[in-house]
Amino acid sequence: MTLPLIVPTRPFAGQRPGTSGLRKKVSVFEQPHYLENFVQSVFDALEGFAGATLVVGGDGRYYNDVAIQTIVRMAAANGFGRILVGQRGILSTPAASCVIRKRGAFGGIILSASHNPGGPDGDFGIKYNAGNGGPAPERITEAIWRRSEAIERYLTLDTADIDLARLGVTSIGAAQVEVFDPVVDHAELMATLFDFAAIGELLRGGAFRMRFDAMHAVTGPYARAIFVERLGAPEASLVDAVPLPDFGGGHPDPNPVYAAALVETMFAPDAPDFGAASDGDGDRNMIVGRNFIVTPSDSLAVLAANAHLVPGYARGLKGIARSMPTSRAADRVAAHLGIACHETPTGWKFFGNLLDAGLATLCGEESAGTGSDHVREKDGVWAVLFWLNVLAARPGESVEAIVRDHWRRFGRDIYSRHDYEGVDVVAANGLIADLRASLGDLPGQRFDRGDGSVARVTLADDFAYTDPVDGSVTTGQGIRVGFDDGSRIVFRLSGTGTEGATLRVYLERFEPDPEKQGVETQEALGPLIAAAERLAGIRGRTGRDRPTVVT
Ligand code: G16
Repeated sequence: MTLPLIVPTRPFAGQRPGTSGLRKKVSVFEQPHYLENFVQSVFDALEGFAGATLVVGGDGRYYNDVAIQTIVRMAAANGFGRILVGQRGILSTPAASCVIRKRGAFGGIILSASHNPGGPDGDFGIKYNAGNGGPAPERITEAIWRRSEAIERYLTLDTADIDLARLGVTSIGAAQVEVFDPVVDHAELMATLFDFAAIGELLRGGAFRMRFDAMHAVTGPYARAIFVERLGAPEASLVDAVPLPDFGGGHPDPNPVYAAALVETMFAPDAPDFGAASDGDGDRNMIVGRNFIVTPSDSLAVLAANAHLVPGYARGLKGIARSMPTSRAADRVAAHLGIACHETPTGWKFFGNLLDAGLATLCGEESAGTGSDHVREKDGVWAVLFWLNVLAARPGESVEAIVRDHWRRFGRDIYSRHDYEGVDVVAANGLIADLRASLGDLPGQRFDRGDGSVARVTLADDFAYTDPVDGSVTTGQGIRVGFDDGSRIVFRLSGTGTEGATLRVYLERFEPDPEKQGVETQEALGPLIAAAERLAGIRGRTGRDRPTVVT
């Protein structure tokens, strides 16, 4: 038997996981021992996995295959008994969550920097998911980080690479390594939730056309297996459906800026009826109707309001959960349904306890994530299927008609996020620190509403969350400024960027009057945008006169 090698090492600074795992430039991960240190820190932070199963896979980006070989050797050397690896190293984040749960694995390691660009000059990332299939909670990520600061050795094996292309089982050391089809389990789960017969009829009928843009990221194989092979959509419905290590040079972030090609198609005269895109690791989604983009916050609310039409959710929702910066549209649906709407910090990991405890069925975030208790991650393909199921159950109604009908019933939460990417870290931290320091002075301050009237600040705080299940407290999650007319501005720094800081400014205002709901978003938010500038001095501090991305 091959004995584990004990390799001496020294800590690297900065291995603290962010919003979703450790994300750095590929060149940082390529440093000798960098990946190994983090992986060993993960294993050292866990207990009781001797002989257990670990799931490993990633979004196919550059360095994915190299990292997988390293992780497989280390997992075997550390005592895992079985290591399940997605064929060719491919495994979307939601599929990883599905497989961890279905196969009763101890946990999983997912290699992805999500929507961040890939390739040798791009980003790489790694995250650990626990046995419930969800992102490790903060108590584990903090333990991993503490371990990484003190690490002195890692364990590995001196064995040949495994063949990632060939399905089947091989042994390395005392462990069995199984290369499995990454698509099948997830596709089977989808078939239990949605009305595949009705969706298939819609897609095969010829009158309805869809377009799914996989952005050369991980969802291509999943989309082909489900939309084309199982549901009968024409092959031409899929765009950029082959995963590439550099995502074809693109930025696999499904938003109107980076998925501009999809938006252009959906706004053309002969546009399909339904457009969608997913991100690098397949957990985000964008939904576009003909001439109409659905904001992620609205999407969550519309899905919740139409869940009774979908077999897997027809028995009712236990609750809804959304991240704090996500608009309050879902809260209105929850109130209507008489169920709770939980408000969590940004990061899917905060939904895990709520889902495990049966306190929520649907979850969503403004950052293009929607999901449910079927797995413990957000799920791009799931969201697309949910929309298709709703469209099949509301024949003749377009995406736009369904959303506008929703606004008429519940009111419209006009919403936008402004991102300032790659900002100087000191300037960004200073901006937030000064806002925090000014919180006590803000209540009562008056801001022009743009129509001659004024709005007064009624809430100013730094969001903190107490998990209702385990009582853990998370502080410093974003500066909230709320006004007496119900509008709100949130300022926070992203926890997923790899270059400088990204300042996110979330803006929302409620419009109950159907006559006024057709207003252009940025125009409607103009006075709030001006208020955000007055509150935070964004231009002066960042040196930017406009956001990098507006979603
Ligand atoms: C991750 C998290 C999400 C979060 C998003 C944006 O998504 O899983 O919960 O909303 O990052 O986070 P931030 O605003 O800190 O950049 P993903 O798709 O990047 O894994």
